[in-house]
Amino acid sequence: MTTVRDATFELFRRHGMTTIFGNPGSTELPMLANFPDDFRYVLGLQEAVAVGMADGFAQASRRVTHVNLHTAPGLGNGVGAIFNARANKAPLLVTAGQQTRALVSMQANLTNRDAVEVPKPYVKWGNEPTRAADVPYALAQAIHHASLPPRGPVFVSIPMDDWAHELAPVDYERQIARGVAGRTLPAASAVEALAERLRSAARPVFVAGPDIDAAGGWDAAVELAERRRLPVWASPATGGNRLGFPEDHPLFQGVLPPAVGPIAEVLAGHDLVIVAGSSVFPYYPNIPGDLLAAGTELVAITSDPDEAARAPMGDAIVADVALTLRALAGALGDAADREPPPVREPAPAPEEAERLAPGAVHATLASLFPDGGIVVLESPSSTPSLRNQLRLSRPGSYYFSAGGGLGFGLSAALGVQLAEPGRQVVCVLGEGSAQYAITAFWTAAAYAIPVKFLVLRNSEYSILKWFATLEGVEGAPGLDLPALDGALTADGPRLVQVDVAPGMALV
Ligand SMILES: Cc1ncc(C[n+]2csc(CCOP(=O)(O)OP(=O)(O)O)c2C)c(N)n1
Ligand SMILES: [Mg+2]
Repeated sequence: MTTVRDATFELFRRHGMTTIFGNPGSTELPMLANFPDDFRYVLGLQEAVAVGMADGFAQASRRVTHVNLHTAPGLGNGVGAIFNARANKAPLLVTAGQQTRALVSMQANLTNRDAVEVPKPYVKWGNEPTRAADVPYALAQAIHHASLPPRGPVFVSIPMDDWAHELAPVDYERQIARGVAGRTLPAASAVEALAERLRSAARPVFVAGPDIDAAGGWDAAVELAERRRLPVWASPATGGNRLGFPEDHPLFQGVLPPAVGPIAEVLAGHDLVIVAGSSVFPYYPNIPGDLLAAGTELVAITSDPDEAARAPMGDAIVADVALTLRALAGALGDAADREPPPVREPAPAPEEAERLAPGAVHATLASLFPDGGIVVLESPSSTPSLRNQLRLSRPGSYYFSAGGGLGFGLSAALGVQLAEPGRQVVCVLGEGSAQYAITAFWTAAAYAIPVKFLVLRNSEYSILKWFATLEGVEGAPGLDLPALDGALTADGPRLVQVDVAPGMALV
């Protein structure tokens, strides 16, 4: 007889989900019993690390990725990382063990009370099946939800006695054999209308967001920008978990600032803004101003109905970003004969100073950067400087936490490296950020995952001091990190820690 466990592993096989991340407990052991040889289990020593690794793996492999957590406390530890995964649009199947069905009503120890309520704001769908026989079906539904646009995490809570339950073939065979395709084309009339707006615009501009990369749309974005000679900005780094356009391209102008007034200022003078694969916009600090300057119109292309609906200005087309850009480039036909925008000057080299400038570190990194290398970045005060110094020019070369929850970088780097074994992952961290996922160094060593780590130590939470100035806050405690040594906690030869000057590093 087929058990729930057999059917579940068969379901995972069908979706290519043979790498499982997790941290187990007694409630998860029945799932792991007789673990099949064609699967690999990657252990994180804390759930935020397990979820962060799965997030990186899911983004880089483009596959729904399973992460298994330990009932209530494990799920609780993972919630911050699930929040990040939602912002990153990472297709994660998060499962957690639940007490035996017979003991849930009496709230026996380790009962995951209201399990589906816990991650609810951060998952697209959540379920605790009402019958053991429905577990494979619930997992199949969850996988489809995770993989449909906008991609994101989903959650299933599984009572521990369900795994050995024996299934009748009718219960599961058709349920787990389904494929669901979700990439959508825009209506031809919508593409033609946008093409016409672009043709008649005098000074259009293109804003490239992370979903261009997730959708495999770099070529289409480059073709469109080159045909129309569009200056290209990256959407603000606060929401830029991936890069949508080669940053060494002559049309590339830089990264938009993350606030209302400053974005409108950068885009002022353009009559049409096309935003692709980003929300409009991932604002962060409250710097008020006009949403757009007078005379500027905006059209967003997004696969996410929520992004389309909540944008505070402009029109939107909801469809697959890569397919829409390709259709738009096709509809536009001949090249525009306008002057290309001026080529952006290289970032100035930081001045020599007593303490090493982060920009100097990133300039050195750029000069040594391996061919085909991938950056996973969580070095908050030097994010702009890294983007300025290291102009990444291949798809899938940059991962960042769009949610901003620290701990993503160190964990996700391992997942990205496991998904991309042929490319070198370089993980750049602030010394404060590294601590949120410090146990991930154990996973890197135990599984021989060859990520190279660079930690910038400025002995403080530099970015928070910069925010304190912006917010007019004086005398806040807890912003200094004296004597914190990341290198002591890691596998020495693969971690480089450099002492750098404190403060915001723009270049
Ligand atoms: C889970 C979580 N807790 C707290 C914060 C707030 N936070 C944002 S940046 C930061 C400091 C990061 O310090 P470090 O990694 O040393 O980078 P630096 O600012 O010095 O470049 C903190 C604590 C956060 N983003 N996520
Ligand atoms: Mg620091």
